[in-house]
Amino acid sequence: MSEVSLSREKLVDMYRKMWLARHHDVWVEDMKTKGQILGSMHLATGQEAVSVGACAPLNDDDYTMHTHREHQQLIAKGADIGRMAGDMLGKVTGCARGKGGHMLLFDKDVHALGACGIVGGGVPVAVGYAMAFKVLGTKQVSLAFFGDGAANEGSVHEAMNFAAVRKYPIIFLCENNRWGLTCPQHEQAAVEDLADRARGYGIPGVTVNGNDVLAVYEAVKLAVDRARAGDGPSMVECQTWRMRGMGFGDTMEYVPKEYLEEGSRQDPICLFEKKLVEKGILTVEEARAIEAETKKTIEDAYEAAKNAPNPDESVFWANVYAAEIC
Ligand SMILES: Cc1ncc(C[n+]2csc(CCOP(=O)(O)OP(=O)(O)O)c2C)c(N)n1
Repeated sequence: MSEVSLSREKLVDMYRKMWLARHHDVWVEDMKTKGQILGSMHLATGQEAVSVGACAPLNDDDYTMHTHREHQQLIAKGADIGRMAGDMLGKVTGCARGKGGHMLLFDKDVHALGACGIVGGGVPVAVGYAMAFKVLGTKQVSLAFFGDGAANEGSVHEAMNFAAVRKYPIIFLCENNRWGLTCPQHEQAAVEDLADRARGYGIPGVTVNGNDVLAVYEAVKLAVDRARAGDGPSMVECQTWRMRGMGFGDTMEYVPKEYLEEGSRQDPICLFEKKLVEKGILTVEEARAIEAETKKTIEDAYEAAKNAPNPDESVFWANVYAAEIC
């Protein structure tokens, strides 16, 4: 694993967020299996290092734009779990007052712009925010998460080219789990490292081990510093393993068992914990306490959401038309 000198507080916060993200996806998967959550669901179990490593170098007032596999990305940005849980269960306490659900989660308080069901559709939105930061002269940056499948969408190419030409403060964060639906990466792209494409846009691109949270942190930190300094965008490709199906109910027969075995061996939380314990930053007992405490946070949030009221009729029409959006 990479070596990065961060404060104990920061490292423990990252470790804690990884557990929150893991417990969240395991919890909602269980609820979905029991029929307690409606609609589609895309899980990122085993991809925690990408989200947490990518959001850790950001400031609170930086913006993130997410994918359809977004729960962990939002948690990494600091989203309120109670409001997420509310919307996951269609309750009035949700971030969209129960109208969004899994694929439309957001948290404006932490500038997490939201999930996007249109693959590659969030990237131009994030570029729009970066454009605003440059025009307004703020020192904020935006970070766009997108998958390896999305990397082949026209919207992503156009957004990257435009941002590169205009030197907008944005980080293109490719979460490369090597599968787009049932299609392996080598059937979608002729390059092994998708970050090689950055050169074609005239921006820096780097490929890192997406299961090494410190490697992700380090690469994104450089990109954030560069963007804040006015030097424009960068692309960071984080190679990871998709340990769940494309969506809930996908039994993944098409995925070679060696891929899943390797993904299990490379569990990002185990790797990070081993490092923290070896360095004397955490004891094993402290690690287990964080694991238990974060699980309780998720359980409590979903218990509260279960008991929260459903939206009444007045909520259905609120914020539906542009005139009502303020
Ligand atoms: C524009 C568009 N095309 C196709 C789809 C259907 N679709 C949903 S997820 C997905 C695969 C996305 O793969 P990737 O970007 O690698 O993300 P991952 O699911 O691996 O996290 C596709 C093709 C869609 N939602 N939007």
